[in-house]
Amino acid sequence: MNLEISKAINTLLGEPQRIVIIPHKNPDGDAVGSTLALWHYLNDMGQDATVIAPNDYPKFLKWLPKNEQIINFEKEAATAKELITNATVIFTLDFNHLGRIGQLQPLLEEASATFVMIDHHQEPSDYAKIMYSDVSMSSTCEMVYNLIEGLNGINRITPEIAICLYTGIMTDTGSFKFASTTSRTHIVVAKLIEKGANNTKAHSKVYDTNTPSRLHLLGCALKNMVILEEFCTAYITLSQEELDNYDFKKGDTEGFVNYGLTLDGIIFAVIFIENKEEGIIKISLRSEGDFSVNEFARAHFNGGGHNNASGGRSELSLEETTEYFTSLLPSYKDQLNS
Ligand SMILES: [Mn+2]
Repeated sequence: MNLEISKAINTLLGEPQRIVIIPHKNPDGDAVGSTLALWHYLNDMGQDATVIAPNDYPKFLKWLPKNEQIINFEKEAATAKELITNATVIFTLDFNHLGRIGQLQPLLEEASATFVMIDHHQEPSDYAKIMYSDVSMSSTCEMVYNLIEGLNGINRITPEIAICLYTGIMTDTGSFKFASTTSRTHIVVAKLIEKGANNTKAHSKVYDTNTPSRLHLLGCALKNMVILEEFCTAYITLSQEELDNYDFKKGDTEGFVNYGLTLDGIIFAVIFIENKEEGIIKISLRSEGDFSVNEFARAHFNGGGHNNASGGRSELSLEETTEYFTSLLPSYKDQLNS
């Protein structure tokens, strides 16, 4: 990482600070892993740090060491508000736009703390005084490792820090297979195992803790899959009724979208999930190769993310949304078939 950035953060951490660390809404493995790893690191060096999440995170992450310290803003708003108001430093991890933190947004906009952004998404906005933004990175966890290295702190990486970072890199790279996985990613992961990350445990805790109802929901999703060979595209729908039938819990649909890409010849996969409570259709998009789902989601579904993984939303009904989606494909036919 850039020397200037690590110097600036080093200077900041040379004084005792009141630190708040914030992941994006609906935190995933990378968001929880990176914030928790940084929390361990800062606390171990004697800083006063707290992780505040905009809302809850999936059960398959609730084994990470000290995750119970994370304050859920939806449950402890008053405590969170006080911590944010009094913070001298706020780290925002795994997002780059204050619109990604839901109800926390107004609190952060008013906060007087020095902001530090660590993130690998495209088109960062400029709310942070110190910005470590790099879209070539596999994950924010890899960036936190780089930061620790930049602070000369590799020998302070405990097994707790190592497992948090390992888990975030593992989930954000689809277990080290996405295009963002570099030789450097593997070097970092190797170091983390050396530092005590139990890699087998991370895989089994995240991927091998299915419930029967989740597998049945996956069955339903796969049955609903529509394959549009002409456009090298496959999409899945899940209605609120289907989610209710299979006792949907937060995180249950994680990874479902990727199944479309496992089909031979399919390079664009999408899942549309109805959320009656919020009155929206949540959309996840994945691609293989050069087709940018970041651009696609930005252009049509009020979202964005990375070239090969992005998210978006629609306020139309589920049926109208998939109709609209299908109507867009002909204009992308050449790109999808190249
Ligand atoms: Mn990430």
